[in-house]
Amino acid sequence: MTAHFEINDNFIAEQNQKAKAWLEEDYEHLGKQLQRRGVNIEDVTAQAQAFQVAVPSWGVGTGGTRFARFPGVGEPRGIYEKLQDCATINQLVRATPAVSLHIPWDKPQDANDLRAYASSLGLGFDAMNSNTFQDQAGQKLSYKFGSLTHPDRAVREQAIEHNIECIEIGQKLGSKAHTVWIGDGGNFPGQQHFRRTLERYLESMRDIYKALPADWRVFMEHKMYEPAFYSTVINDWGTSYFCATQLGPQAQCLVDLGHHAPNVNIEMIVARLIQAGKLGGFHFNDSKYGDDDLDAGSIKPFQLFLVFNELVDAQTDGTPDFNPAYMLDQSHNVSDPIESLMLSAVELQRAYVQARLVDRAALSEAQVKCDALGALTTLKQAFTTDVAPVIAMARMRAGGAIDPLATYRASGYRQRKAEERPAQIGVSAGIV
Ligand SMILES: [Mn+2]
Repeated sequence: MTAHFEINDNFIAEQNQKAKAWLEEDYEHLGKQLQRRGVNIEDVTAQAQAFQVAVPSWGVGTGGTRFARFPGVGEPRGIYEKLQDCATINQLVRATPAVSLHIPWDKPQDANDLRAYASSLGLGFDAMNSNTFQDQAGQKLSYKFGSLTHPDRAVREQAIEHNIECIEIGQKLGSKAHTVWIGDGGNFPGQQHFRRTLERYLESMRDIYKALPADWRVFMEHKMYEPAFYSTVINDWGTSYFCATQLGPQAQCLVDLGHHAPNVNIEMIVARLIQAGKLGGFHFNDSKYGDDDLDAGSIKPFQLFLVFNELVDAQTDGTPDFNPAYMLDQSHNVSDPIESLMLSAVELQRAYVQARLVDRAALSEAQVKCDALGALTTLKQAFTTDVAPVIAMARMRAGGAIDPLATYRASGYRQRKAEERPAQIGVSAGIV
């Protein structure tokens, strides 16, 4: 079935026409450069075309700060409109054919209908996400003092039930994974008994784990702080890894690039989790003020490249059962979310393609010879290669835009949506 897109294909082709001659010239030149290194540019373009990352449903709305939210115009008012925006992102970048849902924000009245609608837009569903970090209208018990780790068994059971419901909805939608992030923790010394709290987490997660279909995985997302600034229960990859090993083979760790202390070597954490067979997936984003709210690659593109360097290394090594889920997780205050998500998807593609260009034999040789700068320059050679023509060519050949941002802005999509979707209070978008 051909997917229905909101921007006319002819319009994209017209926009592409403006840049096509230059793109072909740049592509040819890059092809010659790569040939000198023994790399066929067509292989690299095929790799770029195969790269995919899921878009978060909550990312197409404007996020907030801890103080306020400044909504944009034409924001989606429900999951069907969120999917329209996700489809537009995919139409222009051709790298984001799956959406990650957040329940209950995106809870469908009819899961079969939602699945059919997504499919008509060329979309499928990636990992499900539960929400026990805020109270919903009409909810019986409060999560103010925790959810899966709450001292009161009844609160824990309510949170477990919610997670099981997410898995059930996900099954109807064709999802194969469930992500759990909890805001549980303490803000004062002595507020929580560290060991008993973690034991309760494991106990709750065992019940959720039992509800997993055989071909599903559960991802545990750690985050070092906020809202539990003193003692977050699942605060780091070590705790996440410990829990994943306690739960069993279907439990894995999710790395959100924003959820680490400043200066932490995230690429090494990625390598550790790969080695342990516990790397479940990623929430890609970037951060400056501590958390996960900036577009991927906006602050530390070299770090993003180094993360992908580890991923490509494991991929080309033939690491068994290596299948990390790639998801974006960002939602902030000052940009058009569609623009941000498109550009983030492109940044991931760029980092992936650059990582594929690393001369692994040369790197390995430098490592064996203890040649620190030889190793670094090998990585830098790949990182400083301008692969923009490869990614643009991959997009154009798949029907996307050579310049997604310019094409999106020229299309008038946002203005059209501003008219179709009058502002509404209480849109569920946020920072997760
Ligand atoms: Mn996240």
